Amino acid sequence: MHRTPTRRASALVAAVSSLSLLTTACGDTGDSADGDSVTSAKNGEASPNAPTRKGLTVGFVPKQLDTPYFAVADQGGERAVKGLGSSFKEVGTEQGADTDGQVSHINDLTQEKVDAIAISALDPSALCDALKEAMDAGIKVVTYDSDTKPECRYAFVSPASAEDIAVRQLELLGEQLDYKGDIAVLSAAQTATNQNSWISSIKEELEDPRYKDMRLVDVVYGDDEAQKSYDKAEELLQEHANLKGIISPTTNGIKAAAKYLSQSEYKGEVKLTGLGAPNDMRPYVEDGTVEAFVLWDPARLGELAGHAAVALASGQITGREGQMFLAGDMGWFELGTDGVITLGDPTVFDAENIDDYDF
Ligand code: RAM
Repeated sequence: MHRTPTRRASALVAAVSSLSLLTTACGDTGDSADGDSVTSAKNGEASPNAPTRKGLTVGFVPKQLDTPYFAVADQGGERAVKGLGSSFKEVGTEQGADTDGQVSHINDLTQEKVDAIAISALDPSALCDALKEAMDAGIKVVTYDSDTKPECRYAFVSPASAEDIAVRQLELLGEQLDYKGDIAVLSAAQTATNQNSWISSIKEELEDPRYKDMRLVDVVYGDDEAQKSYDKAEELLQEHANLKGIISPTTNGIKAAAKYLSQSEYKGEVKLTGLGAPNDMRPYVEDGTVEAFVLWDPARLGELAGHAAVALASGQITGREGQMFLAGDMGWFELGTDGVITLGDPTVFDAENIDDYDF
């Protein structure tokens, strides 16, 4: 996941460096953020060599506070923000899929006049009014982990492409099932943008001829709550007598499903994969419930979001495709279409390598 500056990056920075006195940083546009002005702010000039502003306040809003994944991600964000000389704060609801809670935390951060907000969105649209008000007040908004609609933020820090994440999970399950049998998905919140983009990529990938004997029979939602996810896993097994495999693209869901399977008659029979945290999944890999699963380093994701938030607030980027910023020891990152910043390739964890990771 470590990136080094590309030749293109270096050339761009050198060129912009020589022009930096002539360019205008857009950290303080003061634009009114109806859809058009956000677009024009995104299309404004950026200066990758503009000085990094210090003394900023960056607010992180995870999907929920009680998920280890977000604890680790936000620690990464804190490290980045503090390391750049600014203040970090984290606000959020304790657990579950509380979209209204996210809206009120955004409103509070706007009232407090923070400089930037990094948020993992529980819904693509429901946060938009609050986020547009924040942007209207001059606050730089970046989503991480789970996006809103692009017009409701300047940039999105994505773990990897939706296709890569979906394809990797489906491949792991296909290999374990010899590419045959009924499968189901145990997701998190029904509205979560990241979950839904992965589910639609899984559906698309299932059209590939090698999956012709695999059938997606159900998609259920555990809202990232441990008990609800456990109950949903149990229901899947009760309702689908021929179920052979489950994909759970959520750290809370896969952990709960593994717990259920490990205590059931289906242990080792019904295959489970998805997106899991190595420390959560270690016991289930050791006891044979799970063979392999996928994730990225959440600390690096949060760190990248922290760097992106400060880069936006410093006018080093505005959200336009092709802009670049330096994310500390992770190197230079380039903004893609719609301001998407991609961390890197996901990692597969199994009995061979799981002990090399501690998160
Ligand atoms: C859960 C959340 C999060 C997702 C990870 C993989 O913690 O749903 O949004 O990215 O799993």
